[in-house]
Amino acid sequence: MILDLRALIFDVDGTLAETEEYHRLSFNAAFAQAGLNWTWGPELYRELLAVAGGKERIRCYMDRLETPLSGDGDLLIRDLHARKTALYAAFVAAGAIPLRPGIAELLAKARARGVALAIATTTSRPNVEALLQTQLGSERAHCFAVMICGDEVAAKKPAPDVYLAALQALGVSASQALAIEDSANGVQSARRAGVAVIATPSFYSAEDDFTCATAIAPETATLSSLLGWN
Ligand code: XBP
Ligand code: MG
Repeated sequence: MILDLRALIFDVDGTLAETEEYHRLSFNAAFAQAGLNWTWGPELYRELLAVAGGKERIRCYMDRLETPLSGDGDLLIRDLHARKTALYAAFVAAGAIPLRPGIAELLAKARARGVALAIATTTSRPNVEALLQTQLGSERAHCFAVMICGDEVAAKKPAPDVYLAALQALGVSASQALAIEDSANGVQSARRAGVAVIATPSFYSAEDDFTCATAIAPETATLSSLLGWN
């Protein structure tokens, strides 16, 4: 694996926690709030997840509509996404979205070994901060030295931007870091930044193509042992 491991860089949605079903429910509730008869079922959402970014996902869906909506599409997207983020925050605050098995322990083992922790995600910063605060508590939520979120870089996954920004902020080279990702987009993003990546398939990404991954951990609970951190 990596001889001089200085940093673990985590994806969020699907990796730290199984969040996407709650994103999906929040998108649908936002559409209903806005008076739109749009419903994203699980299969359609799985397809739309090929598009990284909630706003980009709504745009992709709108572009497929047989009868395009009139008016300012960008304004509508911003409104729908703000509604969705508020609805998603309620799920997070209610404790509905626990960390995946073994993740909290892995974070503690990394810290005990002096391995820096970072986040490289497509999702919005409020979503990440709410999840970490709820699931780790205020003290341990700050265990991540670096957090790079989707809207803070020029291009979202599968572009390498979030991983390149995380490496720079961490002050480590790509060969000194290891990424943990759940999706093909995320694996490609890490690899394009030169970072080795362990894929941990999630509910919505189980059928993704992980041939570019350095290794695959079917369960997050096995990550510690995969790293030799028993
Ligand atoms: C997964 C994504 C995000 C979430 C929704 O991010 O692609 O867009 O689906 O969050 P990750 P937003 O890189 O953590 O797997 O609506 O805030 O984009
Ligand atoms: Mg993900």
